[in-house]
Amino acid sequence: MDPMESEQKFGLKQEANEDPLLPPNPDGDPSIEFLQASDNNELEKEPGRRRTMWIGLGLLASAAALTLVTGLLVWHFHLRSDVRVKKLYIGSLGISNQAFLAEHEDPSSHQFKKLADLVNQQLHLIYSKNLVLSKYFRGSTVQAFSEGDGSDGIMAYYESEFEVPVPQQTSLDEAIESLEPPEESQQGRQGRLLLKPKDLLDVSSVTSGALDPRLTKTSISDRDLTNIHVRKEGLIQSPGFPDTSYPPNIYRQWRLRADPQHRIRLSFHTLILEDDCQHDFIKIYDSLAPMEPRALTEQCGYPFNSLSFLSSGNVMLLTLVTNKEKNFPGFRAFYSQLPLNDGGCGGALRGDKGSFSSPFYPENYPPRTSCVWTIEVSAEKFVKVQFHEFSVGSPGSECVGDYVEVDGNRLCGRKLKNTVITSESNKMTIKFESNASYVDLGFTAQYEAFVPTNPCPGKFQCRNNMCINTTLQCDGWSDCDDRSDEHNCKCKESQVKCKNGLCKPGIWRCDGMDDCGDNTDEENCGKCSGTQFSCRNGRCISENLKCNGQNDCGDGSDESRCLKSLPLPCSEFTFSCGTGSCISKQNPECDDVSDCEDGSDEADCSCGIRPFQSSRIVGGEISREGEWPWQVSLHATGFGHVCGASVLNARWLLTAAHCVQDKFSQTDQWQVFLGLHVQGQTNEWTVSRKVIKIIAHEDYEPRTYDNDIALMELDASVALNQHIWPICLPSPTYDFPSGQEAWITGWGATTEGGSSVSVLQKAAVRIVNSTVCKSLMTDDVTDRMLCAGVLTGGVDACQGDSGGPLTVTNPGGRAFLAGVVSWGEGCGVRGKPGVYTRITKFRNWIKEKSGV
Ligand code: 4AZ
Repeated sequence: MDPMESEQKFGLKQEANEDPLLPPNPDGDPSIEFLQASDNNELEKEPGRRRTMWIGLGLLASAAALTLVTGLLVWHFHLRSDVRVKKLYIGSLGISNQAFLAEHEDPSSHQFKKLADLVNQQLHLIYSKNLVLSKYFRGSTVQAFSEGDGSDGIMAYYESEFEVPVPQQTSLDEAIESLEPPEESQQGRQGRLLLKPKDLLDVSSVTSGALDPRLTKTSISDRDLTNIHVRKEGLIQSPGFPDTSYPPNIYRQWRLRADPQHRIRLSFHTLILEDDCQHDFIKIYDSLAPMEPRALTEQCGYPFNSLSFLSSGNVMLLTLVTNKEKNFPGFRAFYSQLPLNDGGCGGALRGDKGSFSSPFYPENYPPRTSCVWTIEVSAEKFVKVQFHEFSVGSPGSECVGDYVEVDGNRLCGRKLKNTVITSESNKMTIKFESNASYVDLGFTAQYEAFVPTNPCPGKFQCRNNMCINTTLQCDGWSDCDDRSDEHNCKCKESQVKCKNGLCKPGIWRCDGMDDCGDNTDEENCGKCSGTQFSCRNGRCISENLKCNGQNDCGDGSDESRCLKSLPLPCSEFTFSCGTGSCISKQNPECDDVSDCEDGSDEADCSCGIRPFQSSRIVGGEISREGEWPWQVSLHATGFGHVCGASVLNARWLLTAAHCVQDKFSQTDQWQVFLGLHVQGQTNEWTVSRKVIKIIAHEDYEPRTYDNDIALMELDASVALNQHIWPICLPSPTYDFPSGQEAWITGWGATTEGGSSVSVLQKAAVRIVNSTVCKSLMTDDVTDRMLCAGVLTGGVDACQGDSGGPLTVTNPGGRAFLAGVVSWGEGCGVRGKPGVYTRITKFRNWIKEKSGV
């Protein structure tokens, strides 16, 4: 219950002292003696001590009084059986002996009122059969009717109010739950029929649950309900969208009704709410009333998962609740209807190879769906199924609500990506079930026939049954998802022999990253012993001199990763404050702690935030609109999108010098798009500008791509908003340690030699140690370059991503530009990371040329 509410309801005022059970206040009655003084003289000689004793006793008595008051309050609110609280339940009744009429949509119609009356009587009757319910029931209101499904002719949605003594609340919840007989049990159906009085309604289903307490908060000042007919496609937007944030303290409902025998699709184009679902949230129901047993999803913040939802029947309810603090842009969602039998699933799969997926993938599967696939391959073969995507499950369920069942074994959850399951015959049966609440993305799967005596012909069989090329076994890279291809290997001379039995490429020894998984490859590095600290200048000092406030290494590296920042002589490991003095803290800029005396480390920090976060790529995934507000698309006349760039401020962009060479060096041939998500689809967030100045680095070396950096000045400033926002530039001494996660984004090719894609892609990579990178690449990697990638291959920037950002987020969630996409040896090739322009080396150049 809302604390405000309880305060009002029970009058939480200072009544305690009037209670005869409480002791009198000693301060209020000085005549009371608490203790006999053993030596009056002494007390008189020491009036101070006597006062202290009085105060002590007073405090003791107050504490006792307080304990009593608290106890009484606890008893009053939680244990006293005559204190009652109001409880609301939302439910639905399926009625088989009534048909739905158009008039039942209109609460002021005679037909609505008449049927609502009958429903209320029916509810009264149902509750009267239960001791608990009949005792505490106060009344019901019918909220809506819709066409029924199956045996139900009509569905009634109602709210029932109960007033229950505090200790009886659980019994009430249980009694309400007991109204719902076990699903599809004949006995249950009988039980329900018994409730039917001869002259009332024929109730064929009852579903109900407690009303979400966030919907009854007393702070909600604005409630509104919109009824929508989903015949044609249409749009729902949160109030004020897209011009202003949604209002505070609102509860909005959108009731969607489609034609009979249709379902509703609701797809969110934008959804940006406060991160905390206790404050602001949307919730979607497979119902016309906010019934918890029919809740499909609850979303808040800036979700990146699929935001397309389908109903099981022809109704859906969307709700939006906001509170006072932090209001965000809100949402825009499109609705449409589709015939119920569209998107069917299951069936007989024949042939030795094939694929199948959950219904409507990659949209969320609808609730109350059941599919069965029967796979049958050639007689002498067995079946192997591999799940590529797998997200099936309702919160808290243990493969009971939504699940996939393979030959009788249930699978659910999120950890089964790439799982392979085999049969013991030439047949396999796969079932998919979703229950009435909470939906998910679903799965994609491929099946294949195999000869049982030779499951991986010419290939290595992983423990998880995957087949991989034999050349990948014991090569130091994990290719089976369970690493079984790297177990029990005899390490080659060029490899590190890890204590845990793995073999890793020798170049990874002592590169600062734990590649073995047990740190073996980082032991005994350099000349420092186990108890010593290795300074970055090569010196060894005792571990306990680290972070002691003194520069023991001489280069400050023993003081650079400490909680406290020290003033130090300036070096490549220190940060220069505005005053010219230097401090030891690593990456102090914009970390929300003022480290420099003059606060200059926290000046100019409006950059690098995704205002609504709580976020050619090979191996990447589609990003959400506004996740990368610094990403820019550079279009050249006659070519369309050719390169990426980053927003530095309202007027300046940063890109790669190789993007603006030769035939692309003229300002007038460029048109740049900021706030763009899908190529060719400009919307209210997208801003286009021409370019008035291009400054390519004077030392750019086209042969080696050294100094691959360029600035672009826009012809007019852009207004910064949640879709156009500058990224932070790191100071020259900012450290991006190897192993750190970084994100690449762009519209470049998703396969080597492929063409650009339309939706902005993102992929996570890791910063690669420079020495390792130099040894991996055939071409020169200079100190002005930074490598990042996924060394097992498959995730990389590619053609068309050039000039775009390599984004690293600091611990406070602020984005810094670590690199500009520059070059690589192919795209996504194993052991060939992407190469980026190292921005720290150009921080002063950027300042000098653009003033940013
Ligand atoms: C390119 O051609 C390109 N794998 C950019 C990045 C990489 C390769 C090629 C890195 O623009």
